[in-house]
Amino acid sequence: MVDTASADTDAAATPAGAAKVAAAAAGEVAAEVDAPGRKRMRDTELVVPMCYGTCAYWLGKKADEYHSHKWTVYLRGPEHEDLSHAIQKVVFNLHPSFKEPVRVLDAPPYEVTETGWGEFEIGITVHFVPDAGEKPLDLFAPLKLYADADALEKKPQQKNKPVVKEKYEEVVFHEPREVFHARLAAHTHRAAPESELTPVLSKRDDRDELLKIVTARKVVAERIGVLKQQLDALT
Ligand code: SLL
Repeated sequence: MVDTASADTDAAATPAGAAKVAAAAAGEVAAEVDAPGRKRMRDTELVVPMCYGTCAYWLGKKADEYHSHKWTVYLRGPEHEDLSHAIQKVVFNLHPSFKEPVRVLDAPPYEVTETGWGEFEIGITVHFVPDAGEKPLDLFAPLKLYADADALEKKPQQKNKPVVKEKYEEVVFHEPREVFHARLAAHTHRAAPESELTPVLSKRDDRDELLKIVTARKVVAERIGVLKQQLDALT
């Protein structure tokens, strides 16, 4: 079963600070088949952190009014790492005014770049590797083209200043399959292929905060395990 804990950031150039953390349920345990490696590990959870959002540039006064901005929607590892050991493909659902609005990326970088004029909500569906036995995860990234009103009051739109809206999501796999657990445990950090976005999206600076959350989750999971054992002993 997969669920998420998320934090929102909204910044002009460098996303900073986990503003809030909220738990959101998403998905149920996929249909089980009793085959080797498919067995689920009781009282265990895996956490895969991800960042996703949009990065937009104003194209200036001379730009065509229907293509006033260039933007990219993306899903990435918080440290620009390759997530393809866990992700099979990412599907981005754009507004129907775009040609071929369903874009499928089956390798990193998971990004779509377009030009347009309006803001809308972009659907992102993350499909996990088949041996995970998990349902796809639906995320939503509101495309942000304009800086906040107070920032615009201080300084009008600038051509080279990116407007970034990013969310941080901890994807939590409850009782993962043994084979998936082994795959993630054996995985070593590998950088995703570079894109134009890589230098813009600096590495997140709220690692300490996030580490605390991950540690707290582990402590709670262990405590639950102990309590379950105690309960089993009583019954
Ligand atoms: C709005 N609800 O009214 C939104 C819709 C749609 C944006 C925004 C298309 C560009 C193209 C485009 O930018 N659509 O045709 O290539 O603000």
